[in-house]
Amino acid sequence: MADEGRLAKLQEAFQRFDADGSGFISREEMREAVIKVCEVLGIPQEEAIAEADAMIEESNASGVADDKISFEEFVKLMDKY
Ligand SMILES: [Ca+2]
Repeated sequence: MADEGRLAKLQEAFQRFDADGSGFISREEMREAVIKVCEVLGIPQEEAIAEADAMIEESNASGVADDKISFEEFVKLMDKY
């Protein structure tokens, strides 16, 4: 279960991913964020895009199928990692 410290960290990460502050992470925002992380790790951009898309598909399947990630869906996703 997520405790308060973990929730605060997830909130911070979520806000960083949500570049336009809309309250949702769009497919484009997720791709850009994952591409940046993968660049640092030396992972090819195609793999980063595939990974970002997989997270969007996962949030579509487990939450609302709106092609974007709410904070609630984000917490659920991160619980798996
Ligand atoms: Ca957004």
